[in-house]
Formats: sequence, structure tokens, C-alpha cells
Amino acid sequence: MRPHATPRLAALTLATAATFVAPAQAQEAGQLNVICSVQAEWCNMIQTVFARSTGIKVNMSLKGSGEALAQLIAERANPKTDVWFGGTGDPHLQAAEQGLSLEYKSKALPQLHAWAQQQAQQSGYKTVGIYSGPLGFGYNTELIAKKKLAVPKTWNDLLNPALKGEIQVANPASSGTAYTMVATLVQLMGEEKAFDYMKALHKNIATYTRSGTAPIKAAARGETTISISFVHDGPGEAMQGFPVATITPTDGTGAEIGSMSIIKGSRNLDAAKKFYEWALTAQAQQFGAAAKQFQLPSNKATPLDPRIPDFKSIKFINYDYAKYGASAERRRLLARWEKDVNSLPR
Ligand code: S7P
Repeated sequence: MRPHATPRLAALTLATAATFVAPAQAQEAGQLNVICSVQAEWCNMIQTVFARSTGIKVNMSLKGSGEALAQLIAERANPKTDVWFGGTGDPHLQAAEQGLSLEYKSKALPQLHAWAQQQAQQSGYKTVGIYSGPLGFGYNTELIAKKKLAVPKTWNDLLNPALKGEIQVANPASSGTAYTMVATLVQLMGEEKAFDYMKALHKNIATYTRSGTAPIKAAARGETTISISFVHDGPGEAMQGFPVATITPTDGTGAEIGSMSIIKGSRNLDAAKKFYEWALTAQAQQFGAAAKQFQLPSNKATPLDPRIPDFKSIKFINYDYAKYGASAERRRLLARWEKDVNSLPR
């Protein structure tokens, strides 16, 4: 049976981690500029706790994975960011390949799951896995029942003509989540069949959103019936009282390796390393679930909330993170998606 943390334990951990630092000490401790690619509540929590326990002021900027990579590329000549926390792993690998992130080998690596260590090795230790989460479908339980639609159980179920205009997914050019979908389908079906599939799916898509988390929020709020999303983003919406549930396709799916990188040229390198080491501890990794975000933490000692998807019950493809995290492959697939899929009428 999986261990799990109660909300009380999470609250307790938050309180114990937040040891106050005297104001004078805080001034000396310096500051840190972080791009945070998880959702706001988690970003705010780590900003507060890390600042309180170290005295280091954290300037936090919230950006999805695709947007974060674009900002780091734009800042290349004059980096303003010290750490990029969270977001899908593929753009972190691209940042590593493009020389935007710094090699740093954490002493905590042996405490991490194999997939998180592999992410570090594959990037030449320029990034590391901090969480993982499966791709699947979200759906509005009330709308699906009202419209007498079947809950989709496989990728092919999304092609049902009755779902015309009922599905939202993000645009893979701007979203790491949607790029994970493209890469997953190519690996699951083979490239030609995957593109035929995405052309057929296009007919049922109401909107391609900019951000990867927008579709499940739209499903939760009844603005769409179905979303293609990371399933760990579902319980947080349901906890707010929205009628939303998630499912992973029985024919196989991919997972992200949410990652963290120190930016090359960081002006606050000591603080960046301190934050990086802290973010890899089991204690800090509990803040995801405390902030109602239910990815699987990379530190094996992190107590698991029961709402974290049970990875053993999901059929995963053998996702090739190195291949699909390479800039040239991403560019090629996105160009093909734009030409073969997005340009088609709906
Ligand atoms: O829970 C947040 C989450 O789903 O969003 C992250 C990421 O920023 C999504 O970026 P895109 O907007 O580029 O898709 C995921 O890493 C994370 O699991």
C-alpha cells in the first residue's frame, strides 16, 4: 500500500519549514529570480516558505513551459532568471541543449526516482526531474451525462463525430503539455498514423489554447466537455467543487518529467543552488500536494497523497525523452503539425 500524507501533515510540514529569519539577516541573504511553471498556489507556497526559512527574497514569475523556454531564449545575452522550477521536461532538455542552463550535479540525486536521475544524466546534469505526471483526458461529469456522451476511454474514442466541438487541447507550439501529446501519439501509433489521427481529431477540437492547463480548467467550469490534459491537474479542480473527473487512455499514454534547471549566467548562483537542493528534498516536495497539485514527486521519500495518480494502474508507452526533447525533433514535429493539422478547416 502506498504511504500518504494527510492534509494535517502537509500543514505541519509547511509550518515547520517556515522558520522565520530576522529582517537584518534577510537583507544579507540576497535574492533569487525564479520562473515557476507549476500552478500559482504551489509557486506562492514555495516562494513564501523558502524566503522564510533562508531569508532569500524570491522574485517569482509564473509561466507555462513553452513560454518559459521562449523567455530564456530571449534573455540569453543578458539572463535575468536564476532558476526555472517545474514545467514539462522536453523544453528543459531543449534549454540544456541550447546552452541556456548550467551543469549542476546535486548530492540528492541518489534519493530520486530513476526517471528523475535519467533526466539529469540525459541533459549532462543541466536539468533534473522534480515530478512526473500522466497525460490523459479530463471531462465535465455533468455535461457528459447531460449530452448523453460516453466517457472516452481510448484515443480513438475522441474521434467520435458526436464530440465535434466538445474537446479542448493546447497548441503544441506554445504548450509543453500539448507537445507531450504530439510526441506521445507519434510514439504510440507511428508518425504517419499519428498525424492522420491528429487531422481527424482536429475536427472535434473547439479551441487550441495557449496554456496546457487551460483545457482542464475549461472542462471543470463547463466551458468544454472534454480536455486533453495532465490528469494530476484534475483533483485540484474537483476539490474546488467543479464537476470534473479524469481518465487515462487504456491503449497507452505518455508522462511528463516535470523538471528544474539553474540558468547559465545566474547572478545569484549560491542562492540558486540552495533553492535547487531544497526543492529536491522530500520535505519541499510535499508542497505540491499541499497546493492541490498531484504530480508524483521525484524524491522517493516524499509521503504520497492518495490523490496522486497510481502509476502502476496506467498503461504507459516507453517515452523516449532524449529523442523528443531534442530541439530539431520538436521543431520538425511542430512544423508538420502546423502544416498538416492546424491549417485544416474544422
Ligand atoms: O500542474 C501544472 C502543470 O500541468 O503545468 C505545467 C506546465 O507549465 C504546463 O505548461 P504548458 O502551458 O507549456 O503546457 C506542467 O509541468 C505541470 O504538471
